Order: sequence, then structure tokens, then C-alpha cells
Amino acid sequence: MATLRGKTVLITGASSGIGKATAIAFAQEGARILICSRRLAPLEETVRELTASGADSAYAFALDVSDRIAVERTLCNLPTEWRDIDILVNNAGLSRGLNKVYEQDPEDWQEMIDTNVLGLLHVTRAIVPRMVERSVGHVINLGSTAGHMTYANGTVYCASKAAEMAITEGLKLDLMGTPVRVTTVDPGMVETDFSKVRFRGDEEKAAKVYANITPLQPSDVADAIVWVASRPAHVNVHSILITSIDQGNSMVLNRRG
Ligand code: 8X3
Repeated sequence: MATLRGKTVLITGASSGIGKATAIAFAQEGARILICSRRLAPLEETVRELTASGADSAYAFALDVSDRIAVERTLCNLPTEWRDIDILVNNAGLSRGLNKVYEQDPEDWQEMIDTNVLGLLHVTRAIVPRMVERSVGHVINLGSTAGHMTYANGTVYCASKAAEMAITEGLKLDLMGTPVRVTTVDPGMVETDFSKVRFRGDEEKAAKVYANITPLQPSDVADAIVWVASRPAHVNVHSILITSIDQGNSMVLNRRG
């Protein structure tokens, strides 16, 4: 296992769920934590928690990854001691609606593609050149079982995650000959705000998604992310597909009762 102590890790979409759990997991390994999301207040709370629990250092800033200009401006103007990023976790992403694609609001498509596909590209474009220059780096993208198998009423979300897989693979090929590693970590159902966001705050609908199964927890995914990041420098884990024991693929679930 390679040490993560002192490594600088940037995690997008870190206000809750997998992003937040990943920040905590890296901090426990002694990494320096840089977290962003659209909402600053929950990030500042996480920084306080990390600092109180003895984390070496943590810094938070607001960023909407879908805003290309803001990404360029913000990431180029980070405080000097936070500019050299060793590990980028492209976690920011969301789903909107569960509808037939021919009936869905195009605004929902736009938000998903802007965040899950273009947002990931904008942040990658801003960070990876410096990784290449410094001959160090690891990009870990969050994919999904949805990228492996399209499900009904989730066409555009699934398409955005299929795009994430292609981008991860292409980035890896484009980085051949450099020491920069690229990985996709693809979880199935994880108990986070994902479904609440998909259903625009409808908690009852969201709860039904995880009813009578044992879903993954954010910390399960964070464990996988930290594991890939801590492999020796010559080892590149291309992908991890991770589901709960109750999930066979995008569509097959073992619901009890
Ligand atoms: C989340 C997995 O199946 O809810 O990426 O779309 S799923």
C-alpha cells in the first residue's frame, strides 16, 4: 500500500453522500483535503469536523462544476499551498427525474449532461495539465452501474454515466507515457440524497428506492476509492464495479418482502 499521507486530494460534490465520505476517508489516511460543491455551508461544517478530528489540513470552496468559466477561474486561483493536486475525485453528479425520455423535460437532460459529463470534463481540463507537468497524479471518476446497463426511464442519466466511462477510458489512453493514473469507480444503489435529488425532494418516493434491500453506504464507496488511490505507483486500477449484495445489476434487485 502506498501512503496517502500529505497527498492533496480534490473532491467535487463533497457536501454530502459519497463525496463527504471520501473526504473523511482520505483525511483518516493523513491526506490534505480540498472539497468543493455548489453549497459552501455543509463543506465548512465538514472542514470543522475534519480539523476537530485531527486532520492535517482541509480547505473548502464553492464551485458549480457545470460553470466552465467559474471552474477555470476558481481552480487557477486556489491558494498557493492548494494548487498542486495529487488526486482528483470527480464525484459531482446528479440525476433528475425518472421519466420516459420522449416525455422528459429537456431542462433535466441539460442539468445532468452539464454536471455529469461537461462538469467532469471542465474540472479534469483544469487539473490534469499540472499533474502531467509535475509527473504525479490520479484521476478517480465516479461512474455507476447505470453506465453499464441502461434502465427504463433513466435514459439520459444512464447515457451520462456511459459517457463518463468513455471519458475515463479516453483520458487513460491520452495519459499513456505519463505516470498519471485514471480509474472509474462505479457504484450501484447507495443510500444518499441521490434519489431525493432525482425526485426533487419527494422523500417518500426516494425512500421506496431503498425499501427492503440493504443498499451500499457512502463509506463503502469511499473505501474503494481510497483503496485504488493507495495502490503502488505502477498499478492502475481501471475500474471497480461495486454493488450491495442485494443488487445484481441496474435492474435486478433482491427485495425482501
Ligand atoms: C446510481 C445508481 O441505479 O440508482 O448511479 O441509477 S442507480
